Amino acid sequence: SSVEQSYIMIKPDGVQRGLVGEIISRFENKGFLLKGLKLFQCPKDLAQEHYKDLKDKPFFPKLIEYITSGPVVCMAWEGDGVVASARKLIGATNPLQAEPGTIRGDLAVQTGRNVVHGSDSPDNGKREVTLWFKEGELCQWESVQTPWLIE
Ligand code: DAT
Ligand code: MG
Repeated sequence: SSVEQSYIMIKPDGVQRGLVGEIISRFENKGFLLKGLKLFQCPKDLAQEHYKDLKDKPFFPKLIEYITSGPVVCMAWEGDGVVASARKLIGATNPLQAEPGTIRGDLAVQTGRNVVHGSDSPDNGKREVTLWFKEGELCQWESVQTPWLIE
């Protein structure tokens, strides 16, 4: 699909803290289209590939340990402007700096436990959806809500 997609992932702390429904609802309620969804135990090599741009950062080993420490919820969300909009819904990387009303602003306190990931560009959205979902794991469907969301 050529429509913009964002890879959104509820991190292991979000799953452990019982925030899966709450976080999915933020994106559902906004009006984006859910194209893929799974609970998944991430292997180390996939986590390293996903975060490869950060491999030289001092926190990289702890980041990989955290992301692989329990199941994550992988999602592909679609819609015009979904990447930038999802970043706004998620809020700043450091939850103490994230605005109230954002997921991190409402639900987290520390950068190393910031409950959710969102792609930072449309190109990375495509890259990450392809990285985390296999062929056949995404659904092609139309929501009955679409005419009530997009004129
Ligand atoms: P974001 O997740 O907002 O896109 P990022 O891509 O810069 O942020 O970093 C990816 C993740 O790495 C981030 O969600 C949490 C972790 N991280 C980033 N900066 C960190 C830091 N200074 N200390 C510890 N963890 C950090
Ligand atoms: Mg990032």
